[in-house]
Amino acid sequence: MKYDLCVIGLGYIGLPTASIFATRGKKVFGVDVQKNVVDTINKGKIHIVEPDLDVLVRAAVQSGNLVAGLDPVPADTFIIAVPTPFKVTAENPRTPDLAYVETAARKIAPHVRAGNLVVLESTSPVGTTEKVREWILDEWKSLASGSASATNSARLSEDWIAKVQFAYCPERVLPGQILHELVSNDRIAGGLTPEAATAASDLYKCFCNSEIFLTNAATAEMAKLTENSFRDVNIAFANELSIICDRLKINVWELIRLANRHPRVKILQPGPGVGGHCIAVDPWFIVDSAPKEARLIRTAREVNDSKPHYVVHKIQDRAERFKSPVIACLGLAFKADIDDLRESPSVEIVHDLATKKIGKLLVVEPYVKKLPAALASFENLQLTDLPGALAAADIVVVLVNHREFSRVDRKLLSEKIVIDTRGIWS
Ligand code: SAJ
Repeated sequence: MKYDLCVIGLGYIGLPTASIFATRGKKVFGVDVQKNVVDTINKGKIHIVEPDLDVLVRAAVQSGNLVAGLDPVPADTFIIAVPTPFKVTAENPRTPDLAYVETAARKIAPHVRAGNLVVLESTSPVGTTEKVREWILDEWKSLASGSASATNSARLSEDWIAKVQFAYCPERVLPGQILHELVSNDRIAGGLTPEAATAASDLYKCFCNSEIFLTNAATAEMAKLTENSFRDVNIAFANELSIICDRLKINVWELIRLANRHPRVKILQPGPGVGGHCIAVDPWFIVDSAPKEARLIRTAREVNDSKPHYVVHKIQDRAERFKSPVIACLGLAFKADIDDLRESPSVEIVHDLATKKIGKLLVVEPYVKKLPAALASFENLQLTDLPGALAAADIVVVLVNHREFSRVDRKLLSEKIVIDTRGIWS
């Protein structure tokens, strides 16, 4: 079988992308290092939670256009969509860890040919697309040195690598709306050369209904980081305002509502902190690249990261007046109406309260059936339903603005201390 595309990494971005290409007629080979993920996908099923993704993947696999495996195969285009977490180093505890991208680049190297396009989609520090090119060339060199094959020797030439196109094309989709946003969001195609940018743009036109803007790879890499940093800085502004307003005894929700009536002001919403895998991570990639210059971006991260501790202190302060307080904690997810608890400030807050043994904790999270591992072993904490928690609680803390919570009858709260970090009842 000759494949149009080989997609490395079948997670939140790689799987929807591979599937949508497959349903648009491309022959796609998806690669993942986890055997259970590969087996699940080959059965037409999914291993992640995302609305309607199951239908798309089933259609892609049943059409015969999407096949998954553990190792890359030759294709016209390679897309790398693997994670880019942090690693702790002596200089910086949040150094971007490019190990997965490097492994992916080295694994596709034996299959990459002149005329191919290699696209990086993983959120990456500026300069990573250039590194992908270097890793592939480096791999070619070691392949050639250990082989008498004419093809491998030919690959040593700069001429060959010059005929491979490299581009950075970030996704900008919102978890929970991935399938819709994949098709309707504008995209950026940043090439190491103008030809590479054009080739990448032509590729995504296959399913992208919006505009695709061409630029160089470094600008595209920085654009992705900038978008999430912009949001982080603006959320930090709202979070700082909420703390200032507590001190000045002003209702921050009313304040923001009123300030936003100005035609050029659009303040975001305060919360218990910033969670998820993107906004709380990506700004640090900019700080790592320009530590002296990225002062505001770093401070915003610090403001948002400190917000959960502020919330815990506030609860602790209110709990002091009770001998054995019962505290209802509403929500564990990192944002409204999803089941994703990873990197959630709400989990951090509940964990901190449980560790400090501040009282009996009644946790309500309608999107999960059991507590996450981080909270499972505490004796002073239990997962319960909303009516039960509200009836028993002395203190009610809103941590997530799930729709279900905003419908609560306020009369049930009249005798309680309420700490509403999301402003749903204000
Ligand atoms: N949050 C607030 N106040 C707000 C808005 C959000 O406290 O006014 C909090 C949320 O509760 C959550 C966190 O911020 O804890 C992040 O939520 P989000 O909905 O803003 O973003 P994500 O992480 O789900 O997705 C973001 C998106 N980026 C932008 O909106 C600029 C998405 O488009 C990106 O594709 C995604 O990051 C990513 O993968 O980079």
